[in-house]
Amino acid sequence: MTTTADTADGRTGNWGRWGADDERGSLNLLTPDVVLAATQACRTGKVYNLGLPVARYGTPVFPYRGAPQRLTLTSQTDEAMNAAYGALPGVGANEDLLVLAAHNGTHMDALCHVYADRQIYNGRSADDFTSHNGAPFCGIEKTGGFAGRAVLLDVAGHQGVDWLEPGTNITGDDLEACRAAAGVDLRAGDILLVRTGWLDLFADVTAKMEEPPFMQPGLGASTVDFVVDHDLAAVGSDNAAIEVIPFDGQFLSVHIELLVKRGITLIEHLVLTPLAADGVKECLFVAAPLLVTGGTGSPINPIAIA
Ligand code: UVW
Repeated sequence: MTTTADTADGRTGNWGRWGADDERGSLNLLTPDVVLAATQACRTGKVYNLGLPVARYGTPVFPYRGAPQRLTLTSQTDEAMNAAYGALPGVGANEDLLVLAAHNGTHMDALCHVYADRQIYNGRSADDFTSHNGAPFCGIEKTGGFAGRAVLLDVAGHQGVDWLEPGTNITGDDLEACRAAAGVDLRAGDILLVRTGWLDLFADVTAKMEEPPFMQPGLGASTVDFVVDHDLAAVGSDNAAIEVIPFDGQFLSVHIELLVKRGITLIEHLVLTPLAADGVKECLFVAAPLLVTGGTGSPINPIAIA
């Protein structure tokens, strides 16, 4: 298969690796044996919610996506409607309507999310995506839920700071130095979690009623080899796009290398500080997207079990 997945350095991406019809990419590495082995990473049994609150205020929002809206669909003001269904006086139900962009807050990207040379992962045409139906290939419902062993690399903590400065380009060498210092190994099929401290910076800045900076710390282009050499199943971080902003090279350069060329699932805006504060280096990681047909991604509240 000749593909845009052939990388500039002559290395081949993952197109065709799990078959021409594959829509799950590197999550194929999470075989039942690998998942079973991942449970060995649990030591304390402590459960961590890695998702941000879904709220109008207090969480990062890209302006074009807008803030999440929790709107009330029914409440005590609708008792007359409930009475028509036979509700006794004083009995009712509160219900919400949620309006939120799929890529705000804590979320995971479907493999159809980004394209390059008008192709998504596995060489499918980006032109097959339609506004009405979304993605016929590699939608988030094809990704589905997954579980595996996650390794936390607290790059900010390793560098002795609460957060990396906006625009800090994390290198492959930074990841390796952090991994070595943590004394943790990385295995094929692992989920890499990178803590930059961005959410703590965001909280600090917004508490002072200041505008959060556009620039963010994140993975630079040199981390691609690190991810590929370890044959990782997924990469998650606490920032908006996994990668450094401004991008290292072309627009969405790390997304193109990992998501498009390798089919590596990306998870953004993870709440990682509580894990880091507890000194967790490895854990069982479980993520379950909403199975939105043709969807480009999904809000998630991933669970880590340490
Ligand atoms: C982009 O970076 C465009 O989106 P996401 O953060 O969902 O990957």
